[in-house]
Amino acid sequence: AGQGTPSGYRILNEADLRNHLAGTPAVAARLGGPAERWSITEVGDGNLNLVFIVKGSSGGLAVKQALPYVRLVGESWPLPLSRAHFEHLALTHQGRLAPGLVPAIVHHDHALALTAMELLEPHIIMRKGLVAGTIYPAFVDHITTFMARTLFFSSDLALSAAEKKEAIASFAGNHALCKITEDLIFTDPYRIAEQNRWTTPWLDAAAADIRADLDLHVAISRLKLKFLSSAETLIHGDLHTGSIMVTDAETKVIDPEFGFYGPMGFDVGAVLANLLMAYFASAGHEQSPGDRAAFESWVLSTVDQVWSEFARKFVALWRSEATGDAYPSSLFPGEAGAARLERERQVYVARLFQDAVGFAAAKIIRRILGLAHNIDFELIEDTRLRATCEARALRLARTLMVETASFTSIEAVTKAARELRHW
Ligand code: SR1
Ligand code: MG
Repeated sequence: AGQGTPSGYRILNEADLRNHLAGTPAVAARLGGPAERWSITEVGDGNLNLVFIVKGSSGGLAVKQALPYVRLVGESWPLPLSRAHFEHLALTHQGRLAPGLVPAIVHHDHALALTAMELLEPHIIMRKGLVAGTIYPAFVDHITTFMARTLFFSSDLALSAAEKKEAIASFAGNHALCKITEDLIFTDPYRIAEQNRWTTPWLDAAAADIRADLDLHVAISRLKLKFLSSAETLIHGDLHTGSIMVTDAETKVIDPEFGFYGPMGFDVGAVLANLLMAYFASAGHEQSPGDRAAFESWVLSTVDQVWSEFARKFVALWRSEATGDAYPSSLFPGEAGAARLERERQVYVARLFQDAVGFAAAKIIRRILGLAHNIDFELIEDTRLRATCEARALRLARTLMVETASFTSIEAVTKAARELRHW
């Protein structure tokens, strides 16, 4: 399932999409009114897919269609349409595990590699909000619930060995998307690669240092091995702030097309990394000094809380919902067994923290020296200032990745970030 190009696939333009949706009763009913009156606009600004906003007289939809190539690069880089199948599978699964924290699916068409979802309004992409210096008070609670529940309930702590192996198999075909991560995050930024780029000459020396840094090459290779081999749970696989839509009160995680059974710390690290990049980029965006200070203080306290609340919720689930084959309760009888298992939970979470710190560092380096960048830094017009912000983030990332073991708490990470803020 989910492999190859389905017969019947074609890249839709707005008129084709109108016909397709009009022929799908559940969708037509949701949009309301005559199909000729629906407004349809392609708005995709991501790296891979088409995204249409469709509005009718009684409702709206976001419709995502996979292209048979990487949109960012063009037809020279083919990419399987099966990613739409894996995204649909992951989104359905996450919707069950974390209700209300992902968009509702209204329609999926396998042949067209197309999924229609509830239109999230007035939500915006979180990254855009962060660039504007906006504070999201509900974010910590929502994202930590999403991560704790999706990562816990898809792991051996909650599933039987048979269920887990079936689940791994159902995502095993998503290897082309994994390969993007393996190359763009874990390999290319550390070597000369055609697709690498950085946007100012001020970073030439920093990029050369990273290409020559063998301690860093060992550290990124260990992380790559973990990504390749550690099928801990179903991860989102691309959980950056461009994959999160927000309002003051709501958080929705979108775009799990990179989903597969991988290391938990990859998702947690992605969230931490993107908040840390927002922190370092803040110096380059227009804001009053008071607002900037308040935003930066909120971002760092959010980094602290994302980790601590995630860890608290994850361990609480382990205490109350451990239906999996790992850590059989028969091996931990009585009070002594319970106390020993509780200590082991803390050991597990400490190891997970180390993974998250390493992966966070990898995510920062790839966004500054690899192919795919983010607007946090890219929208800083003053190139010298942009390079300064990026260099601070790179320096933190190098330390986090090479000296991971010395970061034994999230406060140590935010302290290091704060110290580099004026470097
Ligand atoms: C070629 S795809 C580049 C990046 O876009 C996605 O959002 C993933 O982060 C991927 O690595
Ligand atoms: Mg995406």
